[in-house]
This record gives sequence, structure tokens and C-alpha cells, in this order.
Amino acid sequence: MRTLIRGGTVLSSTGAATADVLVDGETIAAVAAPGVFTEADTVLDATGRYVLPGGIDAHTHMEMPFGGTFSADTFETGTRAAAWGGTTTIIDFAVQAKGTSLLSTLDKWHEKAEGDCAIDYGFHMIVSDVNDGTLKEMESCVDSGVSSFKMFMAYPGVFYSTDGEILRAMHKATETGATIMMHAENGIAIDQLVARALAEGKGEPVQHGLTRPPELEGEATSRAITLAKVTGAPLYIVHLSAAQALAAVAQARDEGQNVFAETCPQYLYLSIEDLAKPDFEGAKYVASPPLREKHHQADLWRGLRTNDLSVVSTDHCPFCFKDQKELGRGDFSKIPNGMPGVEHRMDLLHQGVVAGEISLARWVEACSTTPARMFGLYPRKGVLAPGSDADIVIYDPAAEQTLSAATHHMAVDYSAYEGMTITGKVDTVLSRGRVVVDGGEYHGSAGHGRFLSRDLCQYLG
Ligand code: DUC
Ligand code: ZN
Ligand code: ZN
Ligand code: ZN
Repeated sequence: MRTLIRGGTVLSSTGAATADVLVDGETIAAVAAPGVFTEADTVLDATGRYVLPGGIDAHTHMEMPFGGTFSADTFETGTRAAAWGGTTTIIDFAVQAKGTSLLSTLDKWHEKAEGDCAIDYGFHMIVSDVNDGTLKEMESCVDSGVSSFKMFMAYPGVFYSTDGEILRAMHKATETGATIMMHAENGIAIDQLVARALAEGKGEPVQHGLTRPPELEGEATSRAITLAKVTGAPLYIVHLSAAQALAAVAQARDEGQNVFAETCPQYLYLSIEDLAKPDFEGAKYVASPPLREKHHQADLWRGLRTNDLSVVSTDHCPFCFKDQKELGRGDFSKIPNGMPGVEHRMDLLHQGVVAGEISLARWVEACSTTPARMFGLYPRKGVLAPGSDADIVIYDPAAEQTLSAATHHMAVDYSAYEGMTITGKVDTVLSRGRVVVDGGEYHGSAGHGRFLSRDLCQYLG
């Protein structure tokens, strides 16, 4: 089965060219000058559209346990929504509960996802219980294609690791070549600020932001970078939100350390003003790190241009307003942390292109090519080249759409971007050669997506 995508502007992380893309079965057969190929079983006309490698969202949480509830998207609904938005690969997180092993955790997450995903998927491993057994098992995880481990400097008593535990895991990462991903917020200090606010009767959602100041993200980021320097471990800062944290990352990178960072669309477009919305509406915007004051946004866009921020992921972790976010009425510390976003990452970052913040090539790089390289999937993913998986998006840069919970495909009852108008829209999506989204129609199916065994980070110098 050969599919010819004809007449489009083919985008890559280095530029754009008018070209045709020939797909044979599940992979790309050729990218050639217009008109070189004429024969195919199916021809898709991409005139006036972009043709780009499918998006890779390297940070999602489907069916994730959190504070007695679960994130609302299953692997089935979440990967379907991702496909609608031009994301053809997710990397989700298996979550080690204290007292359990990494390998039993991995089995559990394989069970959750297998047969349910519309697009290809991989896993990172969240390490919450550092001990001799866990450290040994990190080797087996790497051998099983799970080559990155997330740790938390936040959430004491739950996911939190001490500096000593982080140091031990980092030494193991150095030994195996694995990457340590860090949730960098000083959770010990934050817990004191939270207790103090609650004791003063301050329970509304905005307190979530006020008790997690950007300085405590900056401090934790610097500390993580120092621990990584001492141990030699590759470090990837997840969901970076604050100028202070970005400055620490930029300095480490200027000094040649293997430090990388991602940010998320919510930190580029939303702010603590959203958290301060009245009538508990602010709960919709509770995620950690919290939304910041607006002035951080300009720093983050600059970081995307300089490559101090090299990936944009969503941290998609949706909780319904009704019954889930409402668990924290009167006590912000009980609001489940997380926001929906997997469906609109490509669109929101395309807004950055329209606004002149980033180039088209940078859009493709931050949303697809770099996450592929960062997490050992390149060139199978992240590029349109002969032999690569035919994960392809045809994107209409001129179409207009309005984001709304009434029309999105995520299994959550609100949109963080309700009413926002976007220039640009996904037209057609192929996952390993199969058309899964075609105009306004969905042709995907649960179980088409396969587990991706990943190599090590492909940036280490
Ligand atoms: N960190 C995440 O990465 N996702 C959800 C909540 C959190 O704290
Ligand atoms: Zn986190
Ligand atoms: Zn720099
Ligand atoms: Zn997350």
C-alpha cells in the first residue's frame, strides 16, 4: 500500500521545501522533488499545507494515580485526543509506588496501555523509592527500552527523594547512560508555606501558586544541576516554568554540562491570573510547578529560541472540574495537580510561529525532532526521511479554530484555553502509514499504537 502526499511544503528541523512524500506500508519510502512519483494507491493533496513529522509529546500522564483519584484520560481516550492534534507518539510515566519494584510497576503500565493506544507510546519510569533493589532494576529498565527516570524534589512523603537518594540514582544513571528527569521544586520549603497559608485560613486556588514561588523552582533546579555535575549524570528538567530555573539551565549549558529542559504550553500562554479566577474556577489551572506571573513568558520564549529550552511537552494530566478538582474546595492543597493539554500542543506552538516568537523549523524541532533525539527514538521518529516511520501531519496554517471543551476530544470537562482562537489546524494525520485523522473524521483505532523500546539520549557530549 503506497500513499503519495503531493504538493505540500515539507518541514523539518532545518527548514522547508516544496516536496512530495511517498509512504510505503508503515514507513517513508522517499521525499522527492514534486512530480517525481506519480503512482500510488492513494494520493493526498497537500497543496497550501505543511507536511511535517508527527508530534512527539514526551510528557503525558494517562490514568495516573494522584491523591486518591486518577487522571481522567485513559490510554485510549488520551492517545486518540493526541492524534486529533497531530501528536503521533507519547511518552508516558510508569509510577513506582513506595515499597514496590520498578519491574512490577513497568508490567502494570504495560498492562494499562497495551491494546488501548491509537498511536505509538513509550514509558519513562518515576522512581519514588530509592534502595539497592531499585538501583539494580534501573539497569533492567534501560534494557527494556525505558531509558529515563523521573525523580521529585517536591511532594515530601509521596514521590520526594532526598539529595542523597537523588545522588545514588544519578550515579546509576551515569553508569547505564540513562537520563534523570527532575521535578525541580523545593518541596520541603513549599510544604511549610502551604501549612502556613492554610493555618491563616487561605484555602483558595491562587494560594497554590503563592506557596510555590519561582525562587524555589530556581533553587531546586540549581541543586539538581549541581548533583548532576558531581555525578556526571545527564539531566533533563521537566516542566520548567520560571525565569530563575531557566537561568540556571542556561548557565549549565553554557558550561558544557549535559543539562536539558522542556517547558509546556500552559507556561507560555497562561499565568497566575488564571489561578486567581473567582468561584473556584482557578482550580482548573492548578498544576505543579504553578502558572507564573506573565513576565516569565517572555523568558521562556527566548529560551526556546536559544535552545536552553529544547523540548515542548504538555505534562497532560487532566482532572475533571466536577468531582476531581472539587476535592480541593476550601483547601487548595487537595486539588489534584495537573491540566489537560495533549490535544493542542502543536496548535499552541504554531501560534508562536504566527506571533514571530519562533521559526517554523524551531516549531518542528521542539515538538518532534528534539524529543525523538532526547529520548532515543531518532531517526525512527521525529523526521521525514526514507526508512523512518510514516508518522506524518498535514497542517493547514491558514485555518482558524476556537479551542473549547465542547469540541475537544480529551476526556475532561473543561478547556484551559476555552474561547482562544488559533490560526492553524491539523488536517490529516498518519500513524505508521495509516490515516488516523482525515479532515474532521477519525479513522484510528485502539491497539494500533505499539510500545516503543527506546535507546539512550542521543545528545550526550
Ligand atoms: N508533576 C508532573 O510532572 N505532572 C503532574 C503533577 C506533577 O507534579
Ligand atoms: Zn512533575
Ligand atoms: Zn546559552
Ligand atoms: Zn508530569
